[in-house]
Amino acid sequence: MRKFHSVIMAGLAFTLGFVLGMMLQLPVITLPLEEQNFEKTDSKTGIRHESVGSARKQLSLDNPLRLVKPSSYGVVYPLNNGTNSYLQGQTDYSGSQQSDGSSGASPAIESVIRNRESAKQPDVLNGIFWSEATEKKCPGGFTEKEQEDWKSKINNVKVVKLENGCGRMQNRLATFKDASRACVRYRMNTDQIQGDIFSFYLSKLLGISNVPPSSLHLVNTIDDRWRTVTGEIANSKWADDKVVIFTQFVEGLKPSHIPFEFREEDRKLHPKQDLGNSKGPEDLCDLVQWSDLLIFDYLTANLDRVVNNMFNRQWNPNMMNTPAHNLERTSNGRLVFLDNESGLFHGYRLLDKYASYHKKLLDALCVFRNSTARAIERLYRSGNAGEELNKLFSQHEELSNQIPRFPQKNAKILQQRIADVYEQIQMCKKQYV
Ligand SMILES: *[C@@H]1O[C@H](CO)[C@@H](O)[C@H](O)[C@H]1NC(C)=O
Ligand SMILES: *[C@@H]1O[C@H](CO)[C@@H](O)[C@H](O)[C@H]1NC(C)=O
Ligand SMILES: CC(=O)N[C@H]1CO[C@H](CO)[C@@H](O)[C@@H]1O
Repeated sequence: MRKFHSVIMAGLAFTLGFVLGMMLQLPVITLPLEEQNFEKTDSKTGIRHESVGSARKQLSLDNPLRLVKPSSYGVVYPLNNGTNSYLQGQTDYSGSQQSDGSSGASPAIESVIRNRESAKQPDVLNGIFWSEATEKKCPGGFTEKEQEDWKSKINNVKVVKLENGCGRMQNRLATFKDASRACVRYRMNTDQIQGDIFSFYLSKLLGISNVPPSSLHLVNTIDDRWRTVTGEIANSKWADDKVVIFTQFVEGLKPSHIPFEFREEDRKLHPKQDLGNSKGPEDLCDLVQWSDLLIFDYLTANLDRVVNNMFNRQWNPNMMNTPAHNLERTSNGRLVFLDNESGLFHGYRLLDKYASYHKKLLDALCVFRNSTARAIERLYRSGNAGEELNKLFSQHEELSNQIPRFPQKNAKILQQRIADVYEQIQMCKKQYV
């Protein structure tokens, strides 16, 4: 009996100990695991996808944002806190950044730290402009030569593969014989073709070089350049003799976030801000490029980049922390401005609804690239932006007569928006210089 008793006691003690041990262990072991799992699933599904989906349901039919889609490059967006990848301890989005697994700071990190030191110079700005020194540190854009090479490739190299990709519907991802790739925009709606190609030439007019090389081309299944893919052309329901746009597919792009300066309602980029001391060069170069991006998107009334996130914020407060649509970065930090199809046409039609969002972003901006500000001033004074756009377009596109010119009506709106940007620059000069 006594023996039995002690066995029971021992059993009880063991069970109690076990349970107690579990209780003590549980928080230690499971909490971090749960957190990790949470983060993992989150970054896999991508918060952007879900949130946009649910927001989309609440939008009306005439709302263009129902067209909101993941990046045309199909990049999976990670959920991080939104500084750029360089300063996030090399957070790896695409596997392009190799790691040797050795301990200690990698050379890349060391160079970031070194560059951070060198960014602590007082000459970040010159009045309301980025200084020459700052601009020199930042990656250059696509060059004139790249554009010429691109046109020559479209005209001379065979397309050997045509597959789904590059946005929805009839757009396709094309592969040339030399293995380089292109996004081919095919639209029933001429308006969208115009929006895309005129946005590209507007970026040229402004000297903003973040839009990848683009050019018009004619689908022609009899032509040797297309012959290999006639089957895919038929499958894509492309008509012969229709104008398409070939845009260079830039390999190895990563998603890009909206800088902290522009996320909240008190958003601003002003000379009095601490731009030099707290920023690494990549952050600074992001801001340099963003000062162009905001002007470009204001002029084109592009909805599908930042305004989209601002609008969806009604339903998802975290919206501004997710990567920007149609904006990606190359491994050297150049931002690539994508998806221009709503610019200058569709975006202009919807100004009644979204003008206030565009305006809020422009109002936030008081630091500019010198060359962009000068281009704005010049176009403001000439009063002739639409004409210049048409001229540049027909000078550079052999097929320019295949699509309608940039219309007078849109030119008027563009000129007004140039005036708005001009006023903003004058206001900043008054306030800060
Ligand atoms: C995330 O960003 C916010 C600023 O928007 C900051 O306050 C917070 O500390 C950041 N969190 C992490 C984990 O970096
Ligand atoms: C802007 O560019 C012009 C012409 O290149 C130059 O004369 C001027 O000094 C520049 N201003 C700044 C602030 O860099
Ligand atoms: C979604 C989409 O098709 N975006 C396009 C916007 O324009 C750039 C270049 O001008 C293209 O590369 C993108 O494919």
